[in-house]
Amino acid sequence: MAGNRTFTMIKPDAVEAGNTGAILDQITASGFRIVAMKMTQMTKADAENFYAIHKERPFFGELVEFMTRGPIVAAILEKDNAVEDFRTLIGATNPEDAAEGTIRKKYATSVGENAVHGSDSDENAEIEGAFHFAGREMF
Ligand code: ABT
Ligand code: MG
Repeated sequence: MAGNRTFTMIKPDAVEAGNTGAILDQITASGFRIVAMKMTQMTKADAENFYAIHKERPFFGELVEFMTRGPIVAAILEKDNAVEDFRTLIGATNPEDAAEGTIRKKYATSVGENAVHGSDSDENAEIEGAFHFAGREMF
């Protein structure tokens, strides 16, 4: 399945704002099939581990604080060219730079609270999906 799956999280800001349903609707309407999905809350250790690549960055503390402050909706998605097409669907990291109609343009409020995550490579999609889901939770 390499190349056909990506991993996403609807982040605490978007869940709090009641945008989960609208975001999932846009994702499925854009041709992604939901392979696995759950609502969960990351612990501090989970977030530090998940974002370990950013641990030397000045925003790391705030990022961990944000990602753990409430529930997220985590999902594995399937589509041809999933990683790249999903990054296009969500738009730029900073919503000010995101294209019109993208999920971040519509629902993100800042670069730090940007509504959704999308894996940035096939390798990371695999790692991130396995971080949240057991094989028997993938359909
Ligand atoms: P993620 O999907 O969350 O990984 O975002 P994306 O890949 O688009 O952007 P990266 B660079 O991976 O950012 C990771 C998280 O760090 C936040 N961030 C980033 C800041 O708060 N300030 C910054 O200056 C930068 C560059 C945004 C991302 N999200 N969250 N939550
Ligand atoms: Mg990233």
